[in-house]
Amino acid sequence: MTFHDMLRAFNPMTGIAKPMKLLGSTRSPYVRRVAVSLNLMGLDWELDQVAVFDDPESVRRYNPLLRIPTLLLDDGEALVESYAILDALDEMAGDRRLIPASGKARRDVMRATAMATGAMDRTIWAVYEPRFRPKEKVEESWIAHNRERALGGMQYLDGLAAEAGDGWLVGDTMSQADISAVCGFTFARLAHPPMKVREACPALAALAERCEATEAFSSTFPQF
Ligand SMILES: N[C@@H](CCC(=O)N[C@@H](CS)C(=O)NCC(=O)O)C(=O)O
Repeated sequence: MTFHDMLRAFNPMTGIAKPMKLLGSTRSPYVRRVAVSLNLMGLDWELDQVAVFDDPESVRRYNPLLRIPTLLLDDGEALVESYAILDALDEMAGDRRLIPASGKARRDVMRATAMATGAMDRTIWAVYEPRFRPKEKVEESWIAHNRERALGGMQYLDGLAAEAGDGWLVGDTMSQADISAVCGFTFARLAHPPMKVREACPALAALAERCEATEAFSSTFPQF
């Protein structure tokens, strides 16, 4: 073991001896918000690129929901669902946590973050419809229904971004709200062009551009 490996093997913030393994692909906005958060928290982690649709068995033994993200701690303990993973990571991160621990500050970050993940859910439903149904069964009105509502969430975040100017969606520092909003925005922009999210949400687009230029985000940028 080299000196570098030894340094890498022990993370004093967590007491965890090996890098955490994030199962998934950063094409998933849920995986990506966990990946960006791990970067910003300075935690030791690596991506285990799994194709959950083509190879669901790679996930089953850790997560019977067969979903990504799934995060493996060094002892094999598996964490599932991005909100629960991020909750555990916040606890490990100490003062680098990304959601305030309590009170109004917490509620405000949670509300904006929930808006972002709700918009992700709706965007995903619009994206999955033509992907998983035979052409003649694709329900265009269901795609439009979800697109419109995803855009509602994105426009709420756009309003916060317009108020924030060069600042952050909630409070004075970057939080999980910014991370999730940017991951949701970039996913919608790349995976569902008919949403025209950049045109509809110019202030959120500016926030995304600012964040995507940083290493924590750019190192996880999804390829579509
Ligand atoms: N609520 C979940 C959503 C995760 C999710 O939907 N992941 C998708 C990829 S974007 C997935 O694993 N899909 C596999 C499937 O639907 O079978 C979370 O926040 O982690």
